[in-house]
Amino acid sequence: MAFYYMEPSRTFSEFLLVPNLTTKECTPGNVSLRTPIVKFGAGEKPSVSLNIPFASAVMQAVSDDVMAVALARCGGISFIFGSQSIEDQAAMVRKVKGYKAGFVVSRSNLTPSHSLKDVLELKERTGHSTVAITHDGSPQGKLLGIVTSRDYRISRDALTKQVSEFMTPFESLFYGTSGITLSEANDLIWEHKLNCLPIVDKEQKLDYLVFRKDYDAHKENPYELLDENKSYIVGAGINTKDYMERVPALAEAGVDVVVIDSSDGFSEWQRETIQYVKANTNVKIGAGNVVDREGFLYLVESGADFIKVGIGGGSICITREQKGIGRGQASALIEVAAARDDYYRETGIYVPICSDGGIVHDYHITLSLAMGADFVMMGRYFARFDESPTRKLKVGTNFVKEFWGEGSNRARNWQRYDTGGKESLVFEEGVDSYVPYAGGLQENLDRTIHKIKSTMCNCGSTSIEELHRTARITLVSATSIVEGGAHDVILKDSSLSGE
Ligand code: RVP
Repeated sequence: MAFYYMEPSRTFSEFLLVPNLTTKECTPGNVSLRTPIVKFGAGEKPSVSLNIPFASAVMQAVSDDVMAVALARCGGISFIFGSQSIEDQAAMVRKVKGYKAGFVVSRSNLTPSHSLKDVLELKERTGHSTVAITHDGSPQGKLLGIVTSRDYRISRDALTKQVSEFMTPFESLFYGTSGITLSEANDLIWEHKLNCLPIVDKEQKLDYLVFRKDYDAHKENPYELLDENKSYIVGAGINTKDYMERVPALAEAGVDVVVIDSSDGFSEWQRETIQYVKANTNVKIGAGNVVDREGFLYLVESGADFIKVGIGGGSICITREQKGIGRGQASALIEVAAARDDYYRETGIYVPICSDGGIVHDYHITLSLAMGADFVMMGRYFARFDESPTRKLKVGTNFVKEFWGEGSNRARNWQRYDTGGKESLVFEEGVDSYVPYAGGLQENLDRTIHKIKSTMCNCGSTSIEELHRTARITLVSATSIVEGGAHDVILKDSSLSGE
């Protein structure tokens, strides 16, 4: 007879935190969000920790090298998507590891034969007013000029005017050469009163842009997540098929942590992958996803450094509808956290867990930490920002960004879901969608972090470890959820829109 869990499985929105005593020391400024992401023994220090408990999802629409740099700069980690060739993924990792703070890969690029209309459309889409003009319109093509809003007048110039007619050509540009330090680049910026300094190699190919404002921002980032060589820490997603080629290539590129990216990680394929990585490389490896004690223990005993929790809760995920597997994210997390604590008591080894998917409100992050997560992985949250790799579009009167699941036809990341069988029989487990555009990563992250720290003060905790031990959490009834929103009032906005 089948085994039945008779309690319904629950989601974050069905719980609330009950405040503990807030002492005078408990202020947001005193709260530390530093958290381990790889296993460690009692009394030891983990070899990799995060300064904020945030990881960006292993997804094409979320985690490329640009996101990885932006998030590491704020103290978190990106896992660069694995649904691309080994060479391309390793190149992204290499870019993050070789990235020098203040040097950015140009995201707005056109060719000389584009028109003013193209420039304006690109500016509208990306919000960038500096456009690099390269021979092929790629971010690292031969640099032929730069266009900024000082180069054209919308009132006078025809929209059909070619970029080559109004760009500032390479010959008239101040530029730095590859290998220049940030402080030398900054001296040039100040000396020549520039907003942006292109950095080119010997063949005039564009390497980076250095912006005046980025240098200032760099100085304001106390949480930057750096390794001992002062490079940003970065993760990457792998699969259970080509790991013997992929992991050594990623290791060679300098990756710090890999994670097996799968919707269901309770498998012998994952055990073999973990064992291979442990035996042949020094790379730390996370595994998952699991939703129960058995899955957790299986992967931990296989050697995993951290475990990812969650099946079917992702915003773009339709695994539960398609296959009928999964578990409410809160229930999964609560059970796995208990297994992690038991394992620690029995062995003295602490294995961090990551709650993956299903975060809708900022308070869900605090709740998941209170329920025992060491960090959270999010897709939708990060997809909304300038730094995500997808297009920003205007739909109706709103700006949106594209966001698609790894199991959608668009990503075609079938390895993530593969349990053997014919390629022709694959079916989608994810959708292609839009998310509301929300601006830059840092300002959004700052607000979310402030909310988390404030709530932790309500709970009387100045660290995640303390929150794990002392949080008090209550299940809420359907009617108390209604009570938690604005109710029994006429909202001004809606009364106006009804007129
Ligand atoms: P969310 O933060 O709710 O957007 O969820 C992101 C998570 O969803 C990912 O980290 C991954 O575990 C899962 N995912 C990604 N693609 C798909 C899919 O196509 N079903 N699911």
